[in-house]
Amino acid sequence: MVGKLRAGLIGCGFFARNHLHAWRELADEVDLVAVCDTDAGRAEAARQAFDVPTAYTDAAEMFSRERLDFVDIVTTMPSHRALVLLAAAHKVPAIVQKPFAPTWEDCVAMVEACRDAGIPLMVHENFRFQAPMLEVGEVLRSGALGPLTWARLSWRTGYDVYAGQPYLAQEKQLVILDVGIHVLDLARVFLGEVTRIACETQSIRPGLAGEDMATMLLRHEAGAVSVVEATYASRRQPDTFPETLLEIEGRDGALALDHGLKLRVTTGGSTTERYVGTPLRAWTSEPWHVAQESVLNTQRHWVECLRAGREPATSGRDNLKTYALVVAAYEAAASGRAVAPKVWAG
Ligand code: NAD
Ligand code: 89V
Repeated sequence: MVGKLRAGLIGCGFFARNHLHAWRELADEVDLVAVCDTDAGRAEAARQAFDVPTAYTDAAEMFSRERLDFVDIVTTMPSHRALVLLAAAHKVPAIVQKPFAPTWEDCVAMVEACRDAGIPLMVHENFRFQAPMLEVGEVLRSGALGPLTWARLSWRTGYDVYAGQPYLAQEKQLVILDVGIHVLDLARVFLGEVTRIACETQSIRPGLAGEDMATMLLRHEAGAVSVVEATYASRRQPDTFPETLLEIEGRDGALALDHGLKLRVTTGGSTTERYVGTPLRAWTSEPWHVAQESVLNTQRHWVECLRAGREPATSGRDNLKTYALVVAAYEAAASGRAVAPKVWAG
């Protein structure tokens, strides 16, 4: 794909404003020509705020009227399958927010529909693209830690996530599917694929439909063991929202990503420490700023891959491996036994 890409965005709610700001930063590469939301007020508000030519309330109408090089789907997961299949029917490449979908079958249907239509599909899984995580990836790729043996990936907060995302309180599968999915994806990236997962879930806050605390134990194919944990019900202070804290050990060294975005690396008997955060942008603000910037990094990666004809790091096909860990975690919590993740036969 050459020249500026024409994009449509579907879903103008809470998190979409970060996507809209990021597309505006990528304006040299992308023309956002249309926005769509079933809520006309939200669609029009986004159109005006980001100077987008046209607003729709019906995605099918947008696909039929607009010539799009790709679509950015920022709706909640119940609509993901229908919208991705609509994009596939129109042969429009799609990037879709996490969680991919409510079920494994939905995820597979989207991957297979886009494969059969010959269009790229990416999941907007942006924890991988956070500045601190990119730094951690560099350290691991350097080999300084040697073969990895153990890790703890921890996302614990008491921050009121329900204020901005009230639908979370109704989710029967809550903390693993909403944020555990991000941390499990990091565990795959940093320690490799997983052979089995054990899981304990807890429901701490009264009145929620789903679990708000999960502790998972993973055995990775290369031999490492990791603990992945996520909760919205932490009482710990200082609260570390929305940071993912890490401890990763290898035969030759160790690293820790501590609260305050400080990365400590120990190799050869000496330890270094540096700040791996990111400066504020005109449209970002604490404590979301690292997460917000990761939206820009994720979207830039999508555009680069579209132009190069390269599969994105978090392609639909790749995200099936992360989603399979979510499914296995819930099965493990229900059975009390470790579970091997599903494998897509495609
Ligand atoms: P939201 O409910 O605030 O916004 C979703 C919007 O989509 C709503 O305005 C709704 O009217 C619209 N919509 C729903 N179905 C539609 C359809 N078929 N056609 C057109 N519009 C439709 O939700 P949100 O909090 O912005 O979350 C959106 C997605 O982003 C979720 O999947 C959530 O998990 C994800 N999210 C990701 C991050 C992150 O990337 N780190 C952070 C927060 C939320
Ligand atoms: O980042 C996300 O996916 C949001 C969260 C509440 C975890 O920040 O849903």
